[in-house]
Amino acid sequence: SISVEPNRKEAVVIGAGFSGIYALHKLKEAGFDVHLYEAGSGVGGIWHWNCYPGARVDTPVPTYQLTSDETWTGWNWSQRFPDYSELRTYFQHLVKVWDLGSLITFNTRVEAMRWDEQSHQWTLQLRHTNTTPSSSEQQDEEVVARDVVVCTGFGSKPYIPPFPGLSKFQGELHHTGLWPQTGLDMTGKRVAVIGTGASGVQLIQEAAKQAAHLTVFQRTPNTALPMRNDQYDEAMNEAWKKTFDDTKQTILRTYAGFDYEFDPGSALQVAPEVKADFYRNLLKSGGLHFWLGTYSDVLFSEEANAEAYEFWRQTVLPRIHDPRNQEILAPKVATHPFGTKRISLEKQYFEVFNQDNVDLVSLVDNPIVEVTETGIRTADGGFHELDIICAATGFDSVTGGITSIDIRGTDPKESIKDKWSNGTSTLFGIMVNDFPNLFLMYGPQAPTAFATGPSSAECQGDWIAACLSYLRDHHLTRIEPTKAAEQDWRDHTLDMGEKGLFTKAKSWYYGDNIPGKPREALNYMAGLPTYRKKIWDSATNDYEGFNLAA
Ligand code: NA7
Repeated sequence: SISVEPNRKEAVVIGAGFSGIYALHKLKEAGFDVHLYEAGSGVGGIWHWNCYPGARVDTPVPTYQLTSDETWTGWNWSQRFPDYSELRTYFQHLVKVWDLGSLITFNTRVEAMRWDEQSHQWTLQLRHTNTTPSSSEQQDEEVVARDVVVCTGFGSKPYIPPFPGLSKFQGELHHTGLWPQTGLDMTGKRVAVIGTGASGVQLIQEAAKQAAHLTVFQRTPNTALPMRNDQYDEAMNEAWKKTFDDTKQTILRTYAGFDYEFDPGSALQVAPEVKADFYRNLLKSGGLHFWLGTYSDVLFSEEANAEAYEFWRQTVLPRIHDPRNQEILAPKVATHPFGTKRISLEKQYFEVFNQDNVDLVSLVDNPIVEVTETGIRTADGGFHELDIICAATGFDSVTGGITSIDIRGTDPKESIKDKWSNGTSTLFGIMVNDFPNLFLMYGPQAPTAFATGPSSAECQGDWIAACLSYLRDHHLTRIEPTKAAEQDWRDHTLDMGEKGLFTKAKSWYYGDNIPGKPREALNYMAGLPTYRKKIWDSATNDYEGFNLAA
């Protein structure tokens, strides 16, 4: 290709989900020449890619939105838990009110980045994915920028387990996180869904309505909770807007950025009737209340936890007719402490398994031995003929989006993937030693999995915009965390991850879902308020823990 002068920007943002759009807005507002590159064809991040039937957010509105006045005063929601298409429309609204359209390039994947220590700049290798090699448009491009904000999210690298024979399958294979943008008609088809995480639980409820036959392959049961997805009419929209200034304050105080909090009481110290009432009300509220609004010891005491599990189980059992399915979906002995794997929301999930066209396979008793051209064979000798296999098998979560870009900092021989191969290290989950001027959002060692997307985006986006403004005001061009501060943050994050019952489960919170990934707490689990205080304490102390240079 013809060599051209690279495009120059002051800052580049990668990814157009909550973090990326907010970072773009904040940097534009601060007067930086900033541009955003997005691999997909539209805004929304997770809501762009995960367009399978049933995909919707598990955090209710009005909490699941940004809080800048210009974004919400003129916006109405149609339901308490919006689906992906409403969320995409919301993202388009953000682009419009902040006039970001001309600052975003779609269908462009950042493949690699290298740091230049002489000029204090990153060079990014872009690949435009909507051009063909023969088209006159340039397929690859270089962009040079002083600062880069990586906003690839916690779930942008889909994972499909290497089931033997999978590549031989002649039907359609789709991962929920790479669902066809044009949709997929399952009417009259024989469909398998592998995986019963948040995505599986959502997809299964819709696939069961469409498919001629649905087979669900479950490894670990999901202690899904009733959603209660209210419709929002004009009066409801007016009502939340009236109190949203207060809601904003509440969001800043709570652990995960919700408008409710754990109950300070102990499950082991209240009378059984009081507890039963409390639990019933939590379930009646819908949403994640029974998980994140429960007694504060449920995620710490095995006894309290087992009781909560049993309470949940008793509400679910009557909804499942077949005793065999009861034991697979809500076993007598819990497979892991309640709430230590991500809980999903459901409307009629457990009833689905009463349908004649739905089968449930427990992969623990009956693993997949091979995938053939026409279906899936299980250990018991059973064969499931299939037209479509849906892999709801999760992601190389939290770190995967970052490590799939070949990022090379001060040592060109070591990529960020190499650096993290035996364990992740960052300062505040925002910056990395040896990788100057590289900012991460919604990534590892930050509240990520335990914070809503919008509250995390605002928390980190405000900090990053303030940091870049500080550097500009002080005529500084380089910032990098010290090795010591980075080590302290890693140790602190791992310590926090040891508290409570979470380590007793195998989950993506600890990297367990990806073979060979080191087992470590990937998220900072002390909550958003503590996290926010720590990052701002550093900033107000002239960026304690960082080396700044001209
Ligand atoms: P998750 O939560 O990682 O769920 C993946 C599911 O796939 C889960 O049920 C896994 O079972 C199952 N899985 C993963 N690997 C295998 C293999 N090798 N064999 C069988 N089954 C497997 O991903 P989601 O997309 O549902 O949700 C991601 C996040 O999006 C979610 O947490 C929310 O924050 C929103 P396992 O539990 O590992 O036994």
